[in-house]
Amino acid sequence: MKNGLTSLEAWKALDKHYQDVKRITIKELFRQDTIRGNSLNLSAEGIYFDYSKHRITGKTLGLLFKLARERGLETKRNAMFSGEKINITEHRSVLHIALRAPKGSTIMVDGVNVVDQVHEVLEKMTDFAGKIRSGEWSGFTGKPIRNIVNIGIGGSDLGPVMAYEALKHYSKRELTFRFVSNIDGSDFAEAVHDLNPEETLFIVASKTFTTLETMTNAHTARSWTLNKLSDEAAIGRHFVALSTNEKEVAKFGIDTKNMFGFWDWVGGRYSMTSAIGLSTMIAIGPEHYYEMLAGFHKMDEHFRTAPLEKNIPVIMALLNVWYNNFFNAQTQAVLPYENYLKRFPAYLQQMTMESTGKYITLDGQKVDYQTGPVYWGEPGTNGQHSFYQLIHQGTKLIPCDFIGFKESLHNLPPHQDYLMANMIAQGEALAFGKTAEDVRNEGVDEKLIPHKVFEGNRPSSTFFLDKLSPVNLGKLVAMYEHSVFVQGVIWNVNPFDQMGVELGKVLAQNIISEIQQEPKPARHDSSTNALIHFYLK
Ligand code: G6Q
Repeated sequence: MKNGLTSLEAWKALDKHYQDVKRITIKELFRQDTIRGNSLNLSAEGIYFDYSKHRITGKTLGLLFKLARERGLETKRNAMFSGEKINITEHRSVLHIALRAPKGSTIMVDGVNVVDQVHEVLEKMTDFAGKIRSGEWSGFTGKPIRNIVNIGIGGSDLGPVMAYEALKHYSKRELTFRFVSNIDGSDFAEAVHDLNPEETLFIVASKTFTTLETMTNAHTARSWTLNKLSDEAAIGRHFVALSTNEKEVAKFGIDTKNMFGFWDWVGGRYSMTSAIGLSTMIAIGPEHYYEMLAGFHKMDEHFRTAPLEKNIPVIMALLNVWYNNFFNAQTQAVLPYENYLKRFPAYLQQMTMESTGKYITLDGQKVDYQTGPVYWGEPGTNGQHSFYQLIHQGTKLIPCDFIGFKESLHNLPPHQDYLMANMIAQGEALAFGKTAEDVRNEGVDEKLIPHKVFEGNRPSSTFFLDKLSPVNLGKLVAMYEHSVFVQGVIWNVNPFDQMGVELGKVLAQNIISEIQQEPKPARHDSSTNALIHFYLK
């Protein structure tokens, strides 16, 4: 009651309505309305979104849209797009949408048109990416750069890795790309083990330029470079920075001419279209990069302008709320049927879980309802041979997002037909299952029948696009970004801060200083003390 959500008219009505819907099966819904599959779908910006295989009726949707309106979604959406400081815990605007706004448009923050600033940086990135790709930018000894190593973590890593993997088909194959994030020295060691420092460029990607993992890896990279090139002047040819912190960049020894800036209104996990995208631009080239930005922008515009009833991110988010809060679903699976999207679930994990994994509302109160679900997944069909068993016959309700493409990027028949047939079949099997009668008719032994029955009634959405391209990747990412925003609005949490990651960082710093100093103080609980002792022994 205390946060208002559960006392809203629409919420109470949904609670009541759930009692009716929980008894109806998807099979029954399709029996009652044989063209349900033709009506509960949306086509927007080249994305076909089928949401008919859900445990919803027209009334469910009506109530969910009412809930969104009672929560002020449209006003809050406008507030984000107009640059209001909606990240209230950090007193910041939230303007990743400005990063893909076309040149010449206007979004004002504190009296400045940020779109102009965005395009200034984009032009600098374009110039630099062109020089690396053409070989014009050479290393300290005159050799062209062949290897690009992005050093960053969290939001300064997951977007670049995901985008590189997703768009590898469009990348310049003569260049090698590596991504170092972990504080574990193995990450760095493996990334550079076959590289020549003379041909290697390090992109140090850190919004704050103070993150322990990134700075430790950047210093190791510096030593690795100097070990071979033995001249401080080499750093200027082999290191660039992506950051908001000019002072720290200069302190590290990177010429701020080689720094690509962004702004405090870009959240880490929403930063892949800021300067943080430099490795992506070098890999796929500026032209493809601009296409990706155009895809983001198309989805931004769809989200901003489409009525809630025709708005893909809004419907996705409301379905999440429906399962999370009424069916007590704990997780949401994301299952791309496109191998290039193998890091997409990991990318979404951060975007969603760091955004809505919060028990304190914007008003500083503890929620009395569930917030963000766990997002997870793997590409199909691999997942089918590992964890799908639990989705089909386990005791947990796991709504699934299937993502498929009509065309493969490789002309290798019959692969694409088999791949898409599998994706479509999974949605069908999850929704409609297989009855005991069907199994019996196959002549299965009576004792085995219960094991072979599929209850079905397991919900899924399917997203179909023509092919995995830069523009479509942009649309997909923005679609999830805006869905997260809507979920944040419904649950009244701030999807743009991440206070929950701070405590572990502070405690790690304490333990670092303890294990590096003599004598070792033992001032933790007995378990933590014993672990430190074991490590030092
Ligand atoms: C994302 C988070 C977090 C952040 C990393 C890296 O939204 O803020 O994942 O991106 O901690 O931070 P820096 O870019 O400042 O190094």
